[in-house]
Amino acid sequence: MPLHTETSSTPLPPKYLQDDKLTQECEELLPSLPKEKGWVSSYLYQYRGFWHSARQLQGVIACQKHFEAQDSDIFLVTTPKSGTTWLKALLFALVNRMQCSFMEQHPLLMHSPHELVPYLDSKIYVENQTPDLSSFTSPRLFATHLPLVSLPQSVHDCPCKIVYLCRDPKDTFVSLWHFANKLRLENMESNSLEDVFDRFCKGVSAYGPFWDHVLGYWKESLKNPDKVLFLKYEDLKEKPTSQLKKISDFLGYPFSTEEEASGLLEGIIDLCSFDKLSNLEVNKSGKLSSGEENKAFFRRGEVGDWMKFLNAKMVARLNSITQQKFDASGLKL
Ligand code: PAP
Repeated sequence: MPLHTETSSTPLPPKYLQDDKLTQECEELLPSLPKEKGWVSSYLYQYRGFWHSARQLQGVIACQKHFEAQDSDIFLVTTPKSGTTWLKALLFALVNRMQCSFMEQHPLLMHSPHELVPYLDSKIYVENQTPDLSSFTSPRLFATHLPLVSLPQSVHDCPCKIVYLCRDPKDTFVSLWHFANKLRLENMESNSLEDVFDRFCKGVSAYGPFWDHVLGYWKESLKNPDKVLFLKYEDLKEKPTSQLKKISDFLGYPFSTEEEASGLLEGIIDLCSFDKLSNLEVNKSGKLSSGEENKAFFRRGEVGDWMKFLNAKMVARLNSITQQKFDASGLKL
C-alpha cells in the first residue's frame, strides 16, 4: 500500500491551498470563473457550481482527464469535515481485515488514515497530473470531496462503489472553521466566526455549497442504491455496529457468522474510534506530505459541538437553509 507522509516543517499552507505553480491550462481557465475570497487560500473559484482553491481545481481537472476507475475501486466521498478520517480508517480496516492483524502491527496504529487512503483530487492529482497508481492493490480505496457532477466519467461508467458520508451542517461548519484557522499561517489573522459563517451559508466554502454536494449524492443513492451508499456521521456514532455491517454488505465484503461471533466488528469499531486514533503517537505528531499536521484531523469528534459556538440567530439561519434545500428530497440532517 502506498504511504503519503513527510516530516517537513515548512511554514506553508497545504499544497492544495497554494496558489502558485499552476498548469497553463489552469492559469487560462481561472479568469473565466467566478471568484470569492478564500478561507485559507487567497481565492476560491466556482467550477461546475462548486468552489475550489486554484491548486485544488488543477487536481480536479487532472483527475477528471486522466483517472481511470476500476470495477473493484471504492470511493469514500464526503464534504470536508464530515468524518472523512473516521470513514477512511473504518473502510481500510474493513477491506483489509484478512491481511491485517488486529494486534500490535495494524497499519492504522502506525499511519494516519490519510496516508493509507489518500485523497484522489486534492492529493494524488495535485502532486502529479499523471500519477503512477500501480502500487495500489485491489480493491483500491480513494477518498475525495468531489461533488457528483465533477467525478471522473469512468467512476460513473464502471460498477465501482461509492460510500458517501455527510454530517449535520452545523457541526460540519464549526469543524471547518476550526480546521481553516489551524491551516492559516501565523502571519494571517484567524477567520472570524461571523465572517466565514456568512460565506458558508452562501455556499462559498471548499467544495461547497454544502447542501448541493449532499443532495447530489443523496439523489444518486436513491436512483442507484447498488452504486452509492449514503451514510450520516450521527448514525455512525449512534449505532456503529449496524452501520459497519451495512457498509460491509454494500461493498460485498460481508462479515461471516464466525467473524461476527469473534467480535471482529467491535474490534474494528474500537480501533477506529476517536479515542483510540487520536491518542496514537502517529496521529499526535508528524505531518502529511500535503502539509497538514496529523493532529489537526482530531478535535472533539462529537455530535452537537455546534451548541458551544453558534448563537440562536446562526442556528436559525442554518436550519432554515437546510430545511429549504432538503425540503422536497426527503432528506433530514
Ligand atoms: P477532512 O474532511 O478534512 O479529511 P474530517 O476527518 O472529515 O476531515 O474532519 C475531522 C472531523 O472528524 C473532526 O470533527 P470535529 O472538528 O467536530 O471534532 C474530527 O474530530 C472528527 N473525527 C476524526 N476522527 C474521528 C473518529 N475516529 N470518530 C469520530 N470523529 C472523528
